[in-house]
Amino acid sequence: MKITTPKFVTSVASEKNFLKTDKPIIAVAGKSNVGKSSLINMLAGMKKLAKTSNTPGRTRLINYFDFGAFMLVDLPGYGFARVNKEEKQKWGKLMEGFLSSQKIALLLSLVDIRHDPTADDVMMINYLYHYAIPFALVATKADKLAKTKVKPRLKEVATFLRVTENELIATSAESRLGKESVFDAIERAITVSAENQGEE
Ligand SMILES: Nc1nc2c(ncn2[C@@H]2O[C@H](COP(=O)(O)OP(=O)(O)OP(=O)(O)O)[C@@H](O)[C@H]2O)c(=O)[nH]1
Ligand SMILES: [Mg+2]
Repeated sequence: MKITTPKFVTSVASEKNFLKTDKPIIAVAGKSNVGKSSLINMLAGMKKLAKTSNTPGRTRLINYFDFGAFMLVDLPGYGFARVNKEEKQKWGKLMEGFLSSQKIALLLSLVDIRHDPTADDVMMINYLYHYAIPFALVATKADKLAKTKVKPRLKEVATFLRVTENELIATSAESRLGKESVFDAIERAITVSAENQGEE
């Protein structure tokens, strides 16, 4: 898999502007503040490719980044408290549009390793089953736990999500833990997606 220097491509706020691309799409989803933009920066090996923030809900748009072999997409976070109903509906419409119309090779579904997944996280995963989108589960911010706590905690979160601990990748944008595993998952998904396209 050939990765070129990642570049920001575009931000879009509505379905009519979704990017048309021949590259496989790798999307990143999760609760607001879970570390989506930070994970993208870690994968890019760049500090400020995707904007990160302490204020949840910073990324309200769909941002596309070109990694050469694939297009990485930063999706707006869900589950932040200070949002009105109208804003929530807008989010839902944009996400459903994206999940149903873009051909996604892999969606990285992020949860914070320190917290039990929320009802919103479970809803997100149900969306993925519904639209038959291949996904990988990523537990972020592993550096916030003592090293000896990472494995046992991974097991707990995995149980919560009804997967085995091998299906959950522990990551840290600080220590770059899990970078290789995430790239491996992306590479596998791209291969499968290319094979499936050949069959169509
Ligand atoms: N210690 C630590 N902090 C992290 C890590 N990942 C993200 N953070 C911090 O968590 C906060 C939120 O990170 P973002 O990457 O902006 O989160 P996001 O999911 O993109 O948030 P929204 O765009 O609001 O949905 C920032 O203060 C980051 O520095 C990590 O692996 N370790
Ligand atoms: Mg963000």
